[in-house]
Amino acid sequence: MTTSFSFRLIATDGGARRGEVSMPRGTVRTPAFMPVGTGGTVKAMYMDQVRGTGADIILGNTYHLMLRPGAERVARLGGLHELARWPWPILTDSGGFQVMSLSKLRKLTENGVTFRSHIDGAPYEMTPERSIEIQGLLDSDIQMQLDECTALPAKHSEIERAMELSLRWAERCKVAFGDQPGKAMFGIVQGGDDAGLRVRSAQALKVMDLKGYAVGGLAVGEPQPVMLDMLEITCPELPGDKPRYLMGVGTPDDILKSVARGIDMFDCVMPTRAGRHGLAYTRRGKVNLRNARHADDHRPLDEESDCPAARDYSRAYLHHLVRSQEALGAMLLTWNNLAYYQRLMQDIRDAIEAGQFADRAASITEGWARGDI
Ligand code: PRF
Repeated sequence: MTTSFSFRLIATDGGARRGEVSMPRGTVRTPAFMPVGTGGTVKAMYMDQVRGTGADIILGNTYHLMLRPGAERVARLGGLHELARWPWPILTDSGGFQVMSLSKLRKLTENGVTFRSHIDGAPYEMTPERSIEIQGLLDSDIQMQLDECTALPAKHSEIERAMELSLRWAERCKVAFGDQPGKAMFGIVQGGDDAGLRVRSAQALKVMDLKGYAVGGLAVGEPQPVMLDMLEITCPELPGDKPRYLMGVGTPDDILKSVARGIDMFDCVMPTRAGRHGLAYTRRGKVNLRNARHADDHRPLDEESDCPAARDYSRAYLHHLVRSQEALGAMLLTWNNLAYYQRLMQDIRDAIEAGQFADRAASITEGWARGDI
């Protein structure tokens, strides 16, 4: 087992990359999907089930955990891995994005952001240094810089101001993080839907020689073609020997198209949130289990899946559970969805290694289009 953080490229196929991110708690096979475990739990899942779907790493949130149960308390309780019973790698988001979308009475300055908790209104301050300190208290393996993500559409001047602020915060986070060989601090490219700003952001972060790079500020209101254009512009500016993480993305289709443009890591609430709302991801596209057409359907979601939730339960039963708002409905559909996402990532990795990524992506897309039944 390694004592240092490293990235190794195993194969490329067009723009797609197959690699490995290694750190003391484990190796992440890329392209990778990170299930979202916001508040120290991947909602409606046991950690051994999450692991069983093929996840190498999960995501946690600085914002939620600092509010409840509190970063210092998590540290006293042995860190997030110990507390949540997930001994493998954890990546934590820095909090900036969640403060902006969830908290009340936000005030942003050069120094950081002050805000009130969405839970009890208590006041907090988040600076680049405090974000890194909290991520250290959580004992996160991959820590994200504090950044400011601009929702789109936005004025050029506003996108530019947030991008420049994020670069200054990246420097401060780098200093605060210091030298921790077994862990990494990733910078975050901002720049909205402006190609020039994206290039400037990526180039400035590259000079900082960080251990990995995220692309932020996408999937925030812009059409998919704009997001893909920004990836085509941004990825070539990033160093080829460091992992690239597209934050908060996305649908299976977003993932295929982003892998083709050079992205290695993803996270998204979509499979877990959709599962709690009665929606199943399958090889034949999305299936809404609330729909009455499932009420007498004996068939499972996917008899060929190796996930019990997909293989061993009838659609009629899943429909009943969802309609009855039973906890088991959310549990089984979340399990199915995470298994689907991890199967997709494994297929992507195998295809890149075989030099058949484009063909495989086309046949996966065709399966969704063919539809259910
Ligand atoms: N910054 C951070 N977290 C994020 C984003 C970002 O821009 C996004 C945007 N898709 C999701 N999560 N820090």
